[in-house]
Amino acid sequence: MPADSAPAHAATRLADYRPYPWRIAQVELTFRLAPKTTRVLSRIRFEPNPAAGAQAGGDLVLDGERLAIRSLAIDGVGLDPARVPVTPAGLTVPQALLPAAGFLWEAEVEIDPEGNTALEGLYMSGGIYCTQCEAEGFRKITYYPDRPDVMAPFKVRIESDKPVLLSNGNPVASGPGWAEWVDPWPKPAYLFALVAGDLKAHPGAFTTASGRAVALNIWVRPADIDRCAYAMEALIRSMDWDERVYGREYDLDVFNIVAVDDFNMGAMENKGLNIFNSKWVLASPETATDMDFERIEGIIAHEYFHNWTGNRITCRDWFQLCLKEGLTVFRDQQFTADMRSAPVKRIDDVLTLRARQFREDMGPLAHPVRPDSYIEINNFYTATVYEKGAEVIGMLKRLVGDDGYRRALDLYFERHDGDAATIEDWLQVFEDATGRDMSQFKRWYTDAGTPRLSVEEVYDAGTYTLTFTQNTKPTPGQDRKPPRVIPIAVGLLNPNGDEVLPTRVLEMTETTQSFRFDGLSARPVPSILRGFSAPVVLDRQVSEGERAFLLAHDTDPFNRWEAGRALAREVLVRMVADGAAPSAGLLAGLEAVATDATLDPQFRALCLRLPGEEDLAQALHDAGRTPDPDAIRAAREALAVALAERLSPRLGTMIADLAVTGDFRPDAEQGGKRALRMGLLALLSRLDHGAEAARIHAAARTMTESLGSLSCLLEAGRGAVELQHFHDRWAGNRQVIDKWFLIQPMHAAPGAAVAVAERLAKHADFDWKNPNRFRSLIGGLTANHAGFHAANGAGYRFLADWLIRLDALNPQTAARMSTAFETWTRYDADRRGQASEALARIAAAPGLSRDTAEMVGRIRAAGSD
Ligand code: B3K
Ligand code: ZN
Repeated sequence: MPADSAPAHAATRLADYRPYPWRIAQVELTFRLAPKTTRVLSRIRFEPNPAAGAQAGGDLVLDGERLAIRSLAIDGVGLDPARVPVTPAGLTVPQALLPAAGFLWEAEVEIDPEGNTALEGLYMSGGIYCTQCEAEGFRKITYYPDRPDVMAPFKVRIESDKPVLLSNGNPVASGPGWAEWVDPWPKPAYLFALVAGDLKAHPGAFTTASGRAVALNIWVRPADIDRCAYAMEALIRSMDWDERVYGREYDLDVFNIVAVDDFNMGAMENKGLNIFNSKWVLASPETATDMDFERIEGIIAHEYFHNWTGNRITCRDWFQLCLKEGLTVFRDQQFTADMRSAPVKRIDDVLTLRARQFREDMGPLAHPVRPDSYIEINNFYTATVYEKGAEVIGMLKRLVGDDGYRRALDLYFERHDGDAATIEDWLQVFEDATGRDMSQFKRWYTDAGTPRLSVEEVYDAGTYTLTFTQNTKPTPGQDRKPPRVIPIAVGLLNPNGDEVLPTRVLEMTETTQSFRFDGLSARPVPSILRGFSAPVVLDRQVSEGERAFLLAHDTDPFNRWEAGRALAREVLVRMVADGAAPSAGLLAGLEAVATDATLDPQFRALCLRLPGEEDLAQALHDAGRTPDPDAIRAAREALAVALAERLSPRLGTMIADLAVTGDFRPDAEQGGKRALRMGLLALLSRLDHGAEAARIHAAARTMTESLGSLSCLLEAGRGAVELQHFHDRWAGNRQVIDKWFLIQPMHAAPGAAVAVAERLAKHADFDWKNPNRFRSLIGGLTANHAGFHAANGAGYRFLADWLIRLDALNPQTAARMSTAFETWTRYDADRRGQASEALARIAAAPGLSRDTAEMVGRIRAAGSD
């Protein structure tokens, strides 16, 4: 790490975990809301914590940030603030001042929700008071042991002139200007929530399997009330699914969801009161794409599923974050697979995993699924914790089987309900429920890095032998990588495409290991890592002919797609590296899939989607080449044109035939047709320069087609008039205007992308303090690979300028967006120099937050290897 970027902030370590000396019997909070001067009164009953052993009843260390103390008392006796050392991080009451058997802590503090631009703690979004406490936001509300292993029942009173006043749990009393809520389920402070605003409810109802009637409400601003129906249906489907598949019922009389416009991430699972980024709630056919509908359904489910995996059973400390996030992502993936198409969902998830998690695992930000140290925990809500965390659970399920998994989960809920648990607890239930030793499997949680799996095959006299070797490169702070358990799902096909061996899961535990298949009459074609049975990179030299065979015949839909994908990637790498021509075999294979009407249109659309430029940059880097963003773009474009030409006799008719008539439904069937239609339109636009896209845009009745065709126009270098109309038509609709900001830099010609972003940054609608708007514009640019990595460094400078500016207000979102720099060492010396300067400038920004300092420090460290 360069000397000038040494972290100025201390690390927290897993090894240092100690139980809190006190436990809390009851929390009572009163909020007197005012935009700049909110009063928070707390009454908290502390008792010595027997689990803390000799430390029970020690000094009372309370977290607290940006709180103005008005009064403090213990057992009703005022505490002179001068006797309690207060720092910017909290306060400590010495043990000598505390009654040993327990006491009532009372505090009155003042906070400033309107001045809270970090959007953590209690803040205001468009006139609505709302909260975000995970991971450590509650300490910005009042003094408290802000750690997940301190759990307590909460009683909350809200006093405000806002008409709707909400908190966790059940409503118990209300009157003009006040409301009281009681949450009987002990919870950590990070699940606390409060909302007060001028809101309208879209109501719903659900009766649980054991007969509890639950009132459901989605609260939004009155103008948004007609865009809530889909989210409500998704919630009801989620509640029903969790009962059927996991036997989990809801446990309060009400379940509230609130949509707010200013939110640092997607949504938050606060007990009984989920708070959502409005982007993931509001939807109508005209304003939301099919992808939006699918994501809304998935996020609603995810937050709801947290009620058991996260809330009823929470994490002992933040190192265990994957305990709730990996499992809940896995559950929402299963749900979406059930609601829509399982193969398509699997392909989508693997695409995301590779694009985000593999990239993270192979770069300077690599960390284990369960990290063992952090500076700012908000920086660890990563693809590794979430998506790889979910893959690890998928592997567990594959290894112990569906029944074993169900038994282990039943035991988990039974044994740990009400606990703040660990990964050790989680693995123990698998050991106890299935009798399997999980010690080697645990490496998936503790060791960073993506294993690479190489394969050798031998066929001799009816016996076919596969020999696998696994290898994981060192990652920051971890040099040694012992072998992991890898479930490898394999099927064998015979040369005419019939399956000679249906899928079987091989369990690899050694560095090198062979598996034999006897009694075969001919050399089989193997289909390896079916369903992407483990998050590894399969390095297997396969002929173009064999890939094409699998693309045409594999009986595993994932591997069928994978064969085409791998072939396209190899062809593109050769085109970039050696100037090769587009491969006829690939084009024929893609044509066969694209025109096969027996296949799901969504699957066909996925097969036609060529690997992205970022993916190719990584592939070239893996092959020991320095990726040239312009050459990558040119090769990908050339292949797309070749594919378009190959399909051209049928493109027009296929596009016309795929038009959906009749009522709009946001389901997999219609969505698949629209996806394929837009994929084909993107190809056709390469030949007709957007003529058909302009016609489709003019007639579009759905956001999927409106936005898809507009993107085609931008790619074709036109669309100015359409962009203007689109803006005028949707002015005032925040979600749609976000899309308008996103697609322009994303689909701009690489040489113009930064200029487009600069122009948009001056647009009156560019409200950069709103995270969605910021992410749309800046994320649109960074998604334009050749545009962001412009040789003159303009993309890097633009990003650095904006990160520095945003960091001063909202560290969390700034730190997250800094990951656009995570691959900077891949590129040529000029680009590396430009990126290095931009990063140094961020690191040197006065008052840089701990969040961004940690990220930029880790990213810069890659340059000193
Ligand atoms: N648990 C929240 C994420 C909180 C992020 C804090 N920086 C949403 C989710 O994963 O469901
Ligand atoms: Zn989650």
